[in-house]
Amino acid sequence: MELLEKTDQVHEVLLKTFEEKINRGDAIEPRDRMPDAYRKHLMRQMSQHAHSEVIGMQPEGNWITRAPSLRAKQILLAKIQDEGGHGLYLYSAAETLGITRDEMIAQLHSGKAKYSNIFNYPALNWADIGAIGWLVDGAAIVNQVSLQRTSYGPYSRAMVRICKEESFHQRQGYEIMAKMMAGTKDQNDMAQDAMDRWWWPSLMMFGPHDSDSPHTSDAVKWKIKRNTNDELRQKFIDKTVQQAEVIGLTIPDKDLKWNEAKGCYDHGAINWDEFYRVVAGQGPCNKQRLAHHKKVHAEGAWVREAAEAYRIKKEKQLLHN
Ligand code: BYC
Repeated sequence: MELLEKTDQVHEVLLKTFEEKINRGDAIEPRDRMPDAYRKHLMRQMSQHAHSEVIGMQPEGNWITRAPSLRAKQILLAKIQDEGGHGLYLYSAAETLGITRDEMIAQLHSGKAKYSNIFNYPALNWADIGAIGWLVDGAAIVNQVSLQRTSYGPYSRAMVRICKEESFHQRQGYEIMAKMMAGTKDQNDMAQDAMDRWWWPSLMMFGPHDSDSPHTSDAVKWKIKRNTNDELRQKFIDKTVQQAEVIGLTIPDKDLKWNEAKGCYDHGAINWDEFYRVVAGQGPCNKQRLAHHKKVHAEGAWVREAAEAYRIKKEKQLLHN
């Protein structure tokens, strides 16, 4: 009994020290003590984030061979390569929490780990590549700029670098949309159609409304999230409406209206049934995305084996020298 009480007291002191550190604004580093729930939240969020970067390469990769110019192809290739790099930083940062990359991939393949809802929609034509860069990367940046100040050191440092690259991605998409809007009537229609299809899923990227978000309260308390889902969604809407106006695109929301008193846009209702359906695996491309990931992961096994053999050889050489 006495031992149990002592253990409880130790836990209380550790939690208090951790929370004081968070409240001072200090970063939590891999070897610091942290509550299990904090570690678990980060493992879930960071692995989901890493998977999103890597799965997100698929809808765009489909368009490399069909880019309309050499310049557009080069830029798209560089962007997709960046996304692979972002996955790499994030998997490495998540590994510092005590989970291996193999375990994270196994969770993705079994369906235990999620990835962003947005990558379960198809990229049907070149305008979709513009919409992905402008809206999807645009939404991701708003979230990731905020995550640069997240309390876990390795995650926040990864975000600083990712944000620099992401802002180039957003401009790449906006340039495609602006060019199409300055083109023929058919090109204008293609751009508007892509906008109509990608707008609402992009708003869903920020997650459910705060009142329906089970993880937000702890995440805000522990400064994992520096802004709530709704705050970030609002920021994204306010900045994107102006960008759409400049190039002549219409936001597909009849209830979108400037609210003078609040100093921001009010928007229409988001279809959360669609969101939960897509996240649960019933989106248009879920099966295709996961099947492709499994296939290329299996095909790449020999590369991982060769890299591991090289690492072991180098270690042996070091030991003998
Ligand atoms: N998609 O309590 P909540 C990119 C889930 S990729 C799927 O608010 P949380 C790019 C959530 O997991 C950038 N699921 O959760 C790459 C939870 O379910 P579980 C992607 C979602 O974690 C290539 C439940 O709903 N960015 O930029 O506090 C090409 C309740 O949600 C989503 C990131 O990953 C969603 N959108 O907040 C182009 C950012 N939203 O796990 C571009 C990092 C929610 O309990 N992640 N769920 O079963 C985050 O900031 C947070 O995890 C979220 C959700 C804001 C997404």
